[in-house]
Amino acid sequence: MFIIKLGGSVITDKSKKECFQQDIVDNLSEEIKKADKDIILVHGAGSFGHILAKKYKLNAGYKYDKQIEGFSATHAMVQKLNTLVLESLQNHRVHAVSIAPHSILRLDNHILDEINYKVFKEYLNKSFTPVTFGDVVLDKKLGFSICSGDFLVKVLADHFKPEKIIFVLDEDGLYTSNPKMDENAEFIDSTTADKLKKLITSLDNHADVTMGMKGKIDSINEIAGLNIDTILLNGNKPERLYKALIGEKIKGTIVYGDNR
Ligand code: IP8
Repeated sequence: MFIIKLGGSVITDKSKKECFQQDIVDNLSEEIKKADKDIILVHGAGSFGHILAKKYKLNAGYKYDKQIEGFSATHAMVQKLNTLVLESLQNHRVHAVSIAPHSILRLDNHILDEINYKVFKEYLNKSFTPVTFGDVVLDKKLGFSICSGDFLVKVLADHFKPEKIIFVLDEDGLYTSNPKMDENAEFIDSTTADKLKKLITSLDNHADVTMGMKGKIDSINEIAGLNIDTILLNGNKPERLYKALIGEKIKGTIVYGDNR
C-alpha cells in the first residue's frame, strides 16, 4: 500500500485564491489509475484553504468570535477543493471516497488526540481509494486548529506502515536551499533522516499557515523515523508519479527510512 500526498502547490495555484489546476490533477488521476495500486490519497489545501486560515488565525485556536465564520468558510473551501479532486479521480475510474478529517479526528494542542483509522481500513479492504485532506478540526485544548495534509500522512503512515510514501510537489524534490529564491540551490537525489535534519531551507513566501517546505522537511524527518522510504517528486512532470508507483527510477528525492 502507498500513501500519496498531492501538495497544495501542485493541485492549486497558490498565488491565486480558489485556482484549481484541473489539467495537472487529471494527469495525476490518470497515472494513479494506470499504476493500479492500493493507495490512501491525501491532498493539501493550497489557495483554497491557506489564505482564509491565515486571515482568521485559525491555527492559533479559538480566540475571537469572528473565527467561527472563518472556520466554517475555510472548511467549505477545502471541501470544495476535495470535491474537485474527487471528480477528477472518478472521471479516471479511480474509485475514490472522501474522508473529511474534521469528522474523524480531534487534536489536542496540535497533537493527535483521536482518529478513526477503521474507516480507512474498511474502505481499503473493499478496494476503494480513501481520499483525505488538510482541514480545520476540533482541538481539545485550543478549541479548534488546523490539521495539515502532512500531519495526516504522518499519522496514517505510522498506523498503516505503507510500502512507500510519495509527496507530489511543484519541484523535482529537495534542494539544499529554496530553489525559488536561490539559484545556487543544489538538488538532493537521495538522503537520510539524519542528513535531512541538517538541511536548512528558507520558507516559501506563500501565505502558508502550515509552514511550506520547512513544515514538509519536519514531517519527512518524522516519517523517516518510521523506517518508511519517502519519495518526493514533481507532479507537473508527466509519468513521474506513475513510474515511482511501479518502482521505476525517476528524477526525484528519496529519503531512506532510519534503518539504512
Ligand atoms: O495544505 C492545510 O493543509 P496543508 C489545511 O496540507 C488548511 O498544509 C485548512 C489550511
